[in-house]
Amino acid sequence: MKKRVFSGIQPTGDIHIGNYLGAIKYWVSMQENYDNVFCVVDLHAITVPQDPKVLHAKIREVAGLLMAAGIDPQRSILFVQSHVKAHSELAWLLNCFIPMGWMQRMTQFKEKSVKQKEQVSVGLFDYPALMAADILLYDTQVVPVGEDQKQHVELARDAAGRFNSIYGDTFVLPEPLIPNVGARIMGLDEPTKKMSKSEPGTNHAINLLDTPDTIRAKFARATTDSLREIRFDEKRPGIFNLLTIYQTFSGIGKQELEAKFEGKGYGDFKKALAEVVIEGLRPLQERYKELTADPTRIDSILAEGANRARPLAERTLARVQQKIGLG
Ligand code: ATP
Ligand code: LTN
Repeated sequence: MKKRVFSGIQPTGDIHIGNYLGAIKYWVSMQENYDNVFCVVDLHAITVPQDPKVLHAKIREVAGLLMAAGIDPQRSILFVQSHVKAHSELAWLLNCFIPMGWMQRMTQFKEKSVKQKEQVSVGLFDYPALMAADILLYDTQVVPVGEDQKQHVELARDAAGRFNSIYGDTFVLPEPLIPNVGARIMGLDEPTKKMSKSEPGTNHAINLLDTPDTIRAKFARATTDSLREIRFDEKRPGIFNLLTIYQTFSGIGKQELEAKFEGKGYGDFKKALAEVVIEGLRPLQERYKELTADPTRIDSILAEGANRARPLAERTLARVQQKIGLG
């Protein structure tokens, strides 16, 4: 029996090479050895304000990009969270078992709520309960996420353990799995901050659908330093980040990469880097174009994914309802 994997991505902003190298590329490689469920988490997206038209389009765009990157909807279940109602329902049930104190310790809520002050929604506070429902509905064992989501996966595990201790064995206990390469790609304009969909700057991230000219222009403007040597030196975050991107896209080793650019200037290096990334993204962009040529194709794949996810989720939900004594 293969282990069950579940992971999710929010349909907000533009998907960038940080999401790709830190999460998506890793999910694609996990399809070999695991039994996978991947979810476009639209209910999580609305914990902060969203424009309805943009959200509707982004759900399809993210699903298309996941497939273009290599998520195979035959082998993996790929679906939209709101298409399977059990997610909202289990989130409510878990709400009644998760202590307030656990939720108040979540660092993502603390960081995100500072920006929004009193306008912050109850949904944003409750985000981890919905994420726990996502994970627990599928008897998930492994949750591949970036470092930033580790605390949420641990809360899901604690909630499952607490429920099991009250009602007996009900949930499988999940574990986070954090990749060691590409786990943290930094912003091009500010290499001390993680590359993020919600950062406003036009020169912050390379998006998966950027044109070759945009990619060249963004790398040309990327922040470096006043030194000359092209070396993996963590004390020089700009050049370190650019080298990491080159390395993860090309697969060339660190030493070989440093030797290749020995004596060369930053300008030449950035030009070469842009070409590596353009070539690396080309097959993905071509597949995306093919997939979206028929506007109904993604919708029918997602409907099929939800049809496969629903019985799995409903079986777990029924088990929980019965334990609690509902209905
Ligand atoms: P936001 O800025 O809206 O929080 P995000 O860019 O962090 O968005 P998410 O949808 O929260 O993206 O994350 C999708 C996946 O990509 C997660 O597994 C996350 O850990 C990973 N990820 C996000 N940013 C990076 C990054 N800069 N480097 C590596 N992995 C990342
Ligand atoms: N919070 C995650 C997205 C997410 C998720 C999940 C990840 C929602 N539900 C379940 C793993 C498992 C994020 O922001 N990356």
